[in-house]
Amino acid sequence: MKLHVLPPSANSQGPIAVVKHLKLDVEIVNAYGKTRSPEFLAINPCHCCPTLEFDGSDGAMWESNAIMRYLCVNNEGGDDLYPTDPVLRGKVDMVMDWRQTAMYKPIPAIAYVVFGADYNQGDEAAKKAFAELMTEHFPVLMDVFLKDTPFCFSEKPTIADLSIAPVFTYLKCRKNLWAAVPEKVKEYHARVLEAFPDTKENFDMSDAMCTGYTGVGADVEP
Ligand SMILES: N[C@@H](CCC(=O)N[C@@H](CS)C(=O)NCC(=O)O)C(=O)O
Repeated sequence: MKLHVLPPSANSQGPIAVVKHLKLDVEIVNAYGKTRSPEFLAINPCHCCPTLEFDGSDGAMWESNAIMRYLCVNNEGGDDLYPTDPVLRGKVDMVMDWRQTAMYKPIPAIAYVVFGADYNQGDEAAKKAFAELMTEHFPVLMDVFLKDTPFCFSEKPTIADLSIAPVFTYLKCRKNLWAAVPEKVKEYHARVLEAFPDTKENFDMSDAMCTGYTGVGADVEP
């Protein structure tokens, strides 16, 4: 199997961390600049990474959360990251759905400017999106998902944490917004990334890209 990734992308980093943590025989392929090529579109017409390409004629699957679940369910040791207890697994799934349908929505307006001027939605959109994170999504994360545990509903990190935490690195491209992020969120972000040392290279790549951003809107205030 091959896991096609964009190395500094938070969406790719969860599946990369699962592959490395479970020591899976999966080739990690850098698809930078190739996602719109005819070869890539033939396996994934949605042209996104991560994409898990199966061997033989089995095609491919994409969506980071689905890939992490697939890797955990079908490999030894996967229960460590995707607990089998029905209630806990239900909550892990809920957190992962929340990440895709709620938490991630304001991220592009805040952070995609780091990928180039074409992605810049303007400072006002970034401020509004950040306010949404602060008033709606961080409280849910801190006061519900992390109320009694260091990871979401869990003493140990799960794929729910891998789905969420790498995304927060993006906020560092707007240093004044990052400064306003609650300490509890920053500590959680660091705790999850530290739990997956084999993926440090990728996490550091995103960190350097975002902390090093000095372009338009870098100084925007909350
Ligand atoms: N919901 C998807 C989002 C994947 C996604 O948006 N990937 C972007 C990078 S962050 C991508 O591969 N873009 C390249 C392209 O569209 O050509 C997931 O969670 O995997």
